[in-house]
Amino acid sequence: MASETARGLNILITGTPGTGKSTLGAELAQRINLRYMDVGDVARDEQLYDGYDEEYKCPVLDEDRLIDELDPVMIDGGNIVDYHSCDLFPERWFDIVFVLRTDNTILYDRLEKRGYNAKKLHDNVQCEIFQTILEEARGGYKHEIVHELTNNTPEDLEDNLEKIIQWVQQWRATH
Ligand code: DAT
Repeated sequence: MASETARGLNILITGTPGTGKSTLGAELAQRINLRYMDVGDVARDEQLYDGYDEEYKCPVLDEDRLIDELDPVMIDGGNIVDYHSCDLFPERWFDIVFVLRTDNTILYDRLEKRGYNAKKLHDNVQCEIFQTILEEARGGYKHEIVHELTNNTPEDLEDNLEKIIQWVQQWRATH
């Protein structure tokens, strides 16, 4: 029998920039009728910034204001959240966390096409090599809800979508 739940399903899709989070997240949202939120877009639209990072030439996210802004939406549930980090979010927000992983050379090419400068390219590829985001996810969420997904090719993307949809159907049947 389905058990009571306080809210609808929330999914986090995380991983190094360029691993394919927004491609997968937007397509997933279409297929399973959840709201897709790119945290970077929310921050930009609402100007949730606190200063400017001269080294990376980008605004610094105001994490507290972001959490306050998103909390009511997350409490309602029904969200797919996309962000390249995961230790800033309250653990209670998410029912499942997917960490996308991409081969270093493929990631390098994707980020180079995006026009990243040498430092940004190097730092992001290092981040992937050291599986920084995977460790962050494992450190912040229960191990059984953290899933690593390889996302190198269009075939991987389709496989990942199918795996996630199966998991969502199972979750919906039991909650
Ligand atoms: P992210 O949101 O993690 O920064 P993205 O979705 O913008 O990444 O994808 C980065 C680039 O890689 C973009 O040009 C689309 C491409 N891409 C994403 N997933 C892919 C996949 N599974 N196979 C091939 N290319 C992919």
